[in-house]
Amino acid sequence: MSRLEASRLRKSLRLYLVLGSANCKIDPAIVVEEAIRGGVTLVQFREKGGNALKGAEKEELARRIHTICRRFGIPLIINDDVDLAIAIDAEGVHIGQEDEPADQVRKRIGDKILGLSVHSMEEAELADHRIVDYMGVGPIFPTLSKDDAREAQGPGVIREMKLKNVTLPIVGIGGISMERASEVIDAGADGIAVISAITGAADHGAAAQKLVCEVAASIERR
Ligand code: TZP
Ligand code: MG
Repeated sequence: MSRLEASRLRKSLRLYLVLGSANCKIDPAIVVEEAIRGGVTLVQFREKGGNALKGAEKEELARRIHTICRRFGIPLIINDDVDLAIAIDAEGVHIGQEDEPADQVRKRIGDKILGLSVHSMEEAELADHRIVDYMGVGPIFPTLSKDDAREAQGPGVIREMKLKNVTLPIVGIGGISMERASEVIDAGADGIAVISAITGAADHGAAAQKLVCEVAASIERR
């Protein structure tokens, strides 16, 4: 298999659900299924925090989530755990600036999708197009879902990247709600990545459906 082409990936980035057991009041695999039925286009398993599952329990949850994603043809990305991504043959890996360097990860994962978190124009310019498939840019707005989140950048950081011809696909992340989704797309993002806008909603499927409609409408307007 060869690397996923950017145009297909951009479509998969439209509504990117990030979650782990800390974000869910019910079984995360059920949240994933409801959210995919609502319109989520990509899922990231991000098992973080004090009570995060480890070892075999973490792998078991990842496998259950992957089974659901596969049933719907939705790619699963694993946050910062290359071994787990390889073990369950997930579709990709997402790393931060402080994680294992992207070139080393690329060597280990072959053609799987590789996402990189960036917080600024400088970090975006350093992201190697030959190695990285997409960038997660944020936090765009203040977030309560990440303990060590940096200062919110505002959608302007994405606008600047597009103006300066950063061509890698971009997904905005951090504090993105129904009301603020369109600002992120209008700034030039290919999609939005959310935790609480879906996991914290009373109806996960309905929240996903509204978000994906908002993103699609904003993309069609530009
Ligand atoms: N990275 C930057 S902000 C963030 C992550 C993982 C948390 C996003 O969660 P929410 O609830 O959508 O603000
Ligand atoms: Mg990380």
